[in-house]
Amino acid sequence: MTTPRVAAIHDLSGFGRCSLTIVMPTLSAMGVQCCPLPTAYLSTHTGGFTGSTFLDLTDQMAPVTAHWRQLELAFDAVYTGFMGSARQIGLTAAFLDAFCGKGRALAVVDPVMGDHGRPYRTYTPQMCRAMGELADRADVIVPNATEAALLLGVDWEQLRLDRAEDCRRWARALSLDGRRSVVLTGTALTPDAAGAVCYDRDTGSAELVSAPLAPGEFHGTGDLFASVLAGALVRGMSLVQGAQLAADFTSRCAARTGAQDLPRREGVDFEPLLWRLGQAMASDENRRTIQ
Ligand code: PXL
Repeated sequence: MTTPRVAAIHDLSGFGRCSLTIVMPTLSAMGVQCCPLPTAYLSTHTGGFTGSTFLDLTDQMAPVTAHWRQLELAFDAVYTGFMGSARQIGLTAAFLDAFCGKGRALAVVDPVMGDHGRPYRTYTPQMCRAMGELADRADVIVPNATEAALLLGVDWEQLRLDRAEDCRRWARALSLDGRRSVVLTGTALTPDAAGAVCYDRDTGSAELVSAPLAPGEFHGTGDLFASVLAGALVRGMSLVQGAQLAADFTSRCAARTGAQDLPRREGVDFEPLLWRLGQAMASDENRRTIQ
């Protein structure tokens, strides 16, 4: 098998485990080549730290896109996440237009905008609108409940994810009439499970996946989940298989982090478990589960 290749458009935050410091090792562990296009360098992520440095790399985005086009690079997927400005989101949309489409790269957009019912403090309404336009180009989106509410323009309180039928309905509503696949995270059908609902545009079905809910909440679990999903899709797994793997792995990493009582802002302690992703990717179909 040739090594699948993913272009990853995210920021690089030096400390705190999120975005590229999760995306790159996770894709590598899954046997996927990751080509990063860093949108900014920050000393830390912005959740729980103050005074982070910020080196804006937006001006590099169009030249990198042009150089990669000139080289006639082809990607199996383009995977996008956290954005720093509306301009960055527009340049990311231009990148998708350059590399994605029928017979070309799969566009996997994690429409990172917020959590717990609120946009992140750096996300303006203009940015949220631009993120909606970026997500319109996606083949697969991976929103949490807050981001789903922002994309749909509904009140977050309305978006209850504790009944299977409601979960399926919201996932279908996010699919733009079946044009894109959706993995909506944050489903909670029982108090001891965390999961996602997957609308697969290829099959037209909406299915639920879940894994044990780990106590505590850690920075970067959304990035970890979406990275595993993106890796699984380019390794040929179905949307539901990929989401189940992502749920299992994220659950294990969160449980490990919680057991050590690490500060939430330092992020999810995933590195010692990466070998499990390599194992799950072993060619034997039967081993495509986390054991
Ligand atoms: O995990 C999302 C994320 C990515 N990058 C930066 C962040 C956040 C969330 O707070 O601050 C810089």
